Amino acid sequence: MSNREHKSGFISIIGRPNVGKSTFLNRVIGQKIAIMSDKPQTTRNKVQGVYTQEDAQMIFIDTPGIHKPKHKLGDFMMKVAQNTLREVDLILFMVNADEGYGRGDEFIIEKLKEVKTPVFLVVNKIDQLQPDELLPIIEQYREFYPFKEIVPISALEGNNVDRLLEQIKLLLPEGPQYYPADQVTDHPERFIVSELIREKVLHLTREEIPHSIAVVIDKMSKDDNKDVIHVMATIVVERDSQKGIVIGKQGKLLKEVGKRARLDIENLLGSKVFLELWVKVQKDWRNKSIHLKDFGFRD
Ligand code: GDP
Ligand code: MG
Ligand code: K
Repeated sequence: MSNREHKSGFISIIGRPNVGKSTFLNRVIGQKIAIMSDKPQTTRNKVQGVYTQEDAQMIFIDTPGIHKPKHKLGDFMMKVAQNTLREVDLILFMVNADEGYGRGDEFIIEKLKEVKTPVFLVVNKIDQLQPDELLPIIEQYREFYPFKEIVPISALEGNNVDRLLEQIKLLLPEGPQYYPADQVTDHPERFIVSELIREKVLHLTREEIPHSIAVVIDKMSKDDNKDVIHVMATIVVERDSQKGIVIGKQGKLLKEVGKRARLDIENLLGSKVFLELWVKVQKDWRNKSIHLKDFGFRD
């Protein structure tokens, strides 16, 4: 072991369909992840892959809601997508060198402008180009957004992918290894379930509860011989006063949170759900490493 610092962070890959996002992830993370990426429920926000080096860990987050929806996308999905973009350390905006700037890109760039997160432009499929064709494409995109880095790659053939990973590492903050080195994916639905519950709390408490509350999914599975998915979740607040607000008079508010969240979770999972909610006070949970390890992304 060297005594270089350890870096880690969350990275969202966005881009129009077919630009090569999955191909890139498969190349970086290896074959195991491909098993996950084509499940029907993957239109939701989740950890897509974890890439671990000795001195760095990159956690790639899928944010599919961010490409221009073909059908009307729920406000909620858009909000989740946008929150994700806000919370990650880096956004990779992947485009297809072969096609150049298009209308779907416009929509994404609008979203990028709404967040402060740094963005790399990843120009993929350069194997399809003549060398002199690359610069005009880059210039096209550069007009619309001040990218932190611009990295041309071929995800399919592997050109320049290592360089991109180096650039990512340079940008990531110092941080712990969140996942064991051999773990490449996370449970996809847990994060969205916690966001659904969090949304109900925020909605029903209006301004009284800060957006920074966390929801921990303690359990999400079928009990023996039952057709119902049993979800146990803890709403974590920072102060006793907030606990009182979230529970409400005679537990009324929490009950309403549970009722609304359960309906959404049933829709999400396509199954009957038994939802149990707890509220817990934990001071200073917002410290980032604790938050990410023990709350949103726990396995
Ligand atoms: P996604 O929808 O963004 O996840 O795109 P995919 O990874 O599914 O890729 C869409 C298509 O583009 C597939 O047929 C890939 O083989 C192809 N593709 C991805 N990356 C490259 C690349 O670097 N070069 C070329 N020529 N094709 C690529
Ligand atoms: Mg894909
Ligand atoms: K930005």
